Order: sequence, then structure tokens, then C-alpha cells
Amino acid sequence: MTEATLSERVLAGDARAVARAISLIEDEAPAGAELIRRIFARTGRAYLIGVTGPPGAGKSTLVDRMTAGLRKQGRTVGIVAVDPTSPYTGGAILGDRVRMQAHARDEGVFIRSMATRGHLGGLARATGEVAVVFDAAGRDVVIIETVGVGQDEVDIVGTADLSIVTIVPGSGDEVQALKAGIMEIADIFVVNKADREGADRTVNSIEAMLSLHTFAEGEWRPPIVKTEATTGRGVPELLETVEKFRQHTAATQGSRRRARAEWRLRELLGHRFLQHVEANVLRPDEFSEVLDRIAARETDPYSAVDAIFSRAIGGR
Ligand SMILES: Nc1nc2c(ncn2[C@@H]2O[C@H](COP(=O)(O)OP(=O)(O)OP(=O)(O)O)[C@@H](O)[C@H]2O)c(=O)[nH]1
Ligand SMILES: [Mg+2]
Repeated sequence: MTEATLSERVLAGDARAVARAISLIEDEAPAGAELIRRIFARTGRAYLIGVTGPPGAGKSTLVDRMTAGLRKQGRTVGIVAVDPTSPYTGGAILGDRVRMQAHARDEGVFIRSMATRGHLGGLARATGEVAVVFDAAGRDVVIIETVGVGQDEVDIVGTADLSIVTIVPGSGDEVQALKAGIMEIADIFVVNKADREGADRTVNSIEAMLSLHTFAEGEWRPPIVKTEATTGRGVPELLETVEKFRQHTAATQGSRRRARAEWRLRELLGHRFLQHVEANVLRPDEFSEVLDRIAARETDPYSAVDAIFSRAIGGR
């Protein structure tokens, strides 16, 4: 398949072409970058929702339910899940890692799992690019599920059009225990597993935390929605809240997308610079030698970077 045909087929929404495109992106193949170049102008229509929260909070179950609700509204969905322990069902699972499920497949739902291993910091970038491919393929809504562990993951969810943070009732410390930075990105809080003891306590501790913040007139105050993803209870309310947020932020969506573009640009530029340094500036093994010298305290990281940087920008 030539690059032109591949991009045309992606734009036409062809599932196999989308799967192929994602593999190129995951492999960091030059053809992946070329594809993004070809499709980028035709993207920006999909609504991007980030869902994050602690492991096992029920994110995948919730996303499955939300997807079912969105499908009923006639919308197509793309799901990117970062290293989920529990597989998704009920959609077209794209890619080589997960075997295609021939039965009960809804072509209105594309699902792709990303493995954390083998990405060396590029995971968030790859995830963002898969979202771009789904967007190009005409998905109305793209949902990214991540466990909010790394800063990159928090960034990718935080710059989505809408960020949902899921929490489960527990010891009472669960709100405090959330990684700093995650609370700030929440547009909607979901207290999932509301069938469990202590759900209202969790709601109250989120309320208490929100009450420390003064919201300006007309500013969105993150609502707290209780759900029971296993039964679907609360999910219609969640989808209504999503819709309300979407309307509330329609005028300011551009600035969110600008923040996403900024994040991508900085990430890509940093990545490209490092690649350049490794490929064209440093001798083979030099990186590792510098590490040895730092370990032996013969130099410090700042001096090492200064030296490499001046060589990289042309020896000035
Ligand atoms: N009791 C109860 N269990 C739930 C609820 N939602 C999800 N679960 C269960 O919680 C477990 C984890 O659900 P997942 O959807 O895989 O959670 P996750 O957050 O996606 O997990 P990771 O992707 O591994 O971080 C499963 O056994 C679900 O059936 C709920 O509302 N109530
Ligand atoms: Mg999951």
C-alpha cells in the first residue's frame, strides 16, 4: 500500500488501513510521520475525552458503557487504552497485539490497546497520534484511557477536550492519595463503584477539596457523578454531564486544543533534538561514556549537557 493510498483509506474510515497506520506510528516508522502529515489537515472534528484514574477503578468498564450510550446516540467511537489489564469487548479491536474478534464486532467502535513497554517516553505521543488517526477516520468521539501514573499520561488526558478523573470509594484517603496534578485536570469527577460502601464519603472529600478553590463567575465547577459501571447505573447522567461540559466550553475549546498543540510541539521538538544528538552529534558509545563519567563524578550533568549542546548547535 503506498502512503497516498493508506492515507486515503484512513480518511475513508477503513478499519484495516487504520490498524496499519497505528502500527506504523507505534513502530515510530518514518511512514507513520508521513501519514500524520497527510491526514492532519483533515482532523480536528472528533471530540477527545480523556479518562484517567487509579488501576482497577473501573475505567474500561465505564468507557465500555459510555461507548454503548454514545452508539445509541448514533455516534462512532474510537478508544485508545494504554496498557489495560482487562481487555475491551464489543468493538473492532485493531492491531496485531490483540487478536481480531471476528464475532460481535461493531465497526462503529475502533479499539486499540497501547503497550507501555518499548516506547521509551514516546508512549503519550504515540497515544495522541492514534487519536489523530481515529479522528481522521471520522470517529465522532475518541476516548483515551490511561492510568494516571506518568506526567506524560496526565498531560495527554489533561489536554483532551474533556478530562474525566475516576475514583473509587475506599479507606477515605483515596482523594488525598491521588497523584498531585490529577485533581487539577478533572473537568468531571466520577466516583465509580458507587455500589460500594463509602461512596458518599468519597463524594464529600472531593467536595471538600473543590471548596478550597474559588471558581470565577461562569467558570466550570467540576461536577461529581456517581456511577456503577458494571450495571451502567449513573452512566446516562455522566453522558449528560459530558454534553453540558461540551456546550459550556464550546467557545473556549480552541484554547484547550492550543494547549494540546503546544504539548505535542514541545514533546516532538525535544524528541527530535535528542534523536539528532544521538545520531549526529555523539560518537557511538559516547552517551554511555558520559554516563560513566557522571557516575564517577568526573563531570556533572549540567557541564555534560552544556558541552553536548554547544556541539549540537554547531560548535558555537
Ligand atoms: N462493584 C463494582 N465493580 C466494578 C464497577 N466497575 C468496574 N468494576 C469491576 O472492577 C474491576 C476492574 O474494572 P476495569 O474496568 O478493568 O478497571 P480499569 O480501571 O480499567 O483497570 P486498569 O485498566 O487495569 O487500570 C472489574 O472486575 C470490574 O468488573 C462498579 O461500578 N462496581
Ligand atoms: Mg482498563
